[in-house]
Amino acid sequence: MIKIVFATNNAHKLSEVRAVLGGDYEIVTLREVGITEDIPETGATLDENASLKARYVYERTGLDCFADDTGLEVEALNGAPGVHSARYATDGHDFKANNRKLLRELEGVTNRRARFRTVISLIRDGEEQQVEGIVSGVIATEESGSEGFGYDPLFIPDGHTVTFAEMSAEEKNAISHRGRAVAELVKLLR
Ligand code: ITT
Repeated sequence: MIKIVFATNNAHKLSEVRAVLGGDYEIVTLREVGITEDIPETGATLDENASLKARYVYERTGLDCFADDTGLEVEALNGAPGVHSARYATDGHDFKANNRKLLRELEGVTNRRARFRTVISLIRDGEEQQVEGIVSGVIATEESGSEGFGYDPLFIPDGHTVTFAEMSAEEKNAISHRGRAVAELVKLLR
């Protein structure tokens, strides 16, 4: 099986991506290649951060690798939290606090349009390529569901009546930003 490092510290992302790629690729974790520190995400855009994470791993290991940077872009908030999605409410990755803050910011706001965008940077044989995946939808007025992670309990994708957190992993992967970006990644890898 072909080995490829996924430059993430997010266990949810890892399991979503493994569910799609796991049959054909051995997805190697950061820990398995000896990277235990947080990779700095100092870019101003998702594209820059995806690239920073992938390059960090490539420079230290020389191995083929990819990284995912994802943001929730809310229309009425001019695209926020966007690249700051992980640290929207606090310095850490506090999903509960982030969701509370998002609901507060959208209190009384009727335009609840939003989209998730994932950018994946792939480095193969030292060559970098990027793909993206987008899903549009709306931000609910309260949290529902316990599947998934992050903003999933608040995001209802277009054409559906339930949040990502009320869907199975397979249902989410079939239509999500990450599922779509990984489908593009598969085309590059073939
Ligand atoms: P790595 O950088 O280690 O991959 P991370 O969690 O820091 O993990 P991001 O920088 O891409 O990942 O952060 C994006 C944040 O957006 C993440 O912490 C979640 O709060 C949220 N997020 C990302 N993907 C999501 C998804 O599929 N559903 C809901 N929220 C998501």
